[in-house]
Amino acid sequence: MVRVESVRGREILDSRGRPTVLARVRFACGAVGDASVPSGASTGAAEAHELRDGDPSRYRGLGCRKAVASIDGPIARQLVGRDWAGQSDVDRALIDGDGTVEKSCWGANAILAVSIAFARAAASSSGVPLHAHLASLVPAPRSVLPRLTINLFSGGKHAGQQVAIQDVLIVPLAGSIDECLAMAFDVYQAAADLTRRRYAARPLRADEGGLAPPFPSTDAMLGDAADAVRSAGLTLGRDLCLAVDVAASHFREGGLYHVDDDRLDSAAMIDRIARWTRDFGLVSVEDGLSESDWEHWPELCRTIAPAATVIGDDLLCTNRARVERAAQSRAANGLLLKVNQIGTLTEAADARRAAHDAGWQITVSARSGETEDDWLADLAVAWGDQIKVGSITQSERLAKYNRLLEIERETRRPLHAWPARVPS
Ligand code: 2PG
Ligand code: MG
Repeated sequence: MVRVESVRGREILDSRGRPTVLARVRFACGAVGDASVPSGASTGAAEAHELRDGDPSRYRGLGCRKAVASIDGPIARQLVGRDWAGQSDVDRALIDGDGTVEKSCWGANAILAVSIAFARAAASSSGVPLHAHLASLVPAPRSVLPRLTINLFSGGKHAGQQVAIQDVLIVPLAGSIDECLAMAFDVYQAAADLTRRRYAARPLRADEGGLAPPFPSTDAMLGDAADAVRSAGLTLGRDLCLAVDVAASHFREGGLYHVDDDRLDSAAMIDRIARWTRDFGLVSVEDGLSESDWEHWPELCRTIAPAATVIGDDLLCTNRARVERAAQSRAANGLLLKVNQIGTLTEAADARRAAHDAGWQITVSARSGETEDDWLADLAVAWGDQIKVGSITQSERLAKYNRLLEIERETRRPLHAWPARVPS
């Protein structure tokens, strides 16, 4: 049992300069945990409610004073001065106290900040690293480190929609996080050179630090990524693979997917993804179809899995019921796990358990709006097969990579074997 002595919130700014929430939980034993929460741009319709002030005269309505007031007021009243058995106990009190399905009363941002700050304080009071404490919260925690999936090129909502798909990611196949990051650096620099040469453009960065030149087409975006890998002196399929987050919910209108100049129905979209998977050796495809196109996801899965993992992000929203539905209909075989989509660690662990039971891959993911907090790295080490943080630029991303380097040094664990290396 631990006694909570105080719970406080405050407003801080995220990587896009927008307000978000930080919570501090203090136990009577003196242990303290801080946590700040991220925020998405390409959000799923089924995500938990991010409470914003809505006052247009301040941060265009994006202020988080109401969420902070939830932490300092009703959440503190619920938790302070009582003894708690553990994470699920506290999360249950937060869920019940809010009382709404989407956490719109206290705000999922307020609730999540407290949920993670509680976990940090608990890790500190037990004298274990956060990843070890988070591992104790789930069945089948991971004993290998998560494989890095790193944003190289950005499009979609993260880059002013200059091209439909949101991310082209690189997946270095080296045997340590240290070596994978060095490889990613070489490819990123080669991609920056290519951006200057091919587009006469400065290598400007999108929300997650990915490069975002004015690609003439989606195929050009993928082709440029393959070229950058080659110019870095590396071989696709042997040293490194490509993956995509299509984020298709955000360019489907009237039942048609708007890709370049084409208007594709679901079957044609699946054909397009199958071709990209073949031509560029994609090892995973996230949100290849829209969150409302449930009926076609099984066909996408039949077409490209197991060569490529079919990951659900907007489709699943880290929601156990949605993961179970997808597992039952064989709509996906990978979960993108973002705790702020659901609002507490315990509910995210439930979604993870459903994905794990279905034999899926689990990618623990950051959001496009992030903070310099690094808890995501610990969460990915404990719960994930892959981690998706964005690019290898910008301190809110690098905080997570640097924490992974630290964990690698301390634990000397090997990296997850996915995807298998093609024998040379
Ligand atoms: C995604 C995420 C992170 P956002 O779609 O996977 O890349 O984007 O946080 O904007 O939802
Ligand atoms: Mg996504």
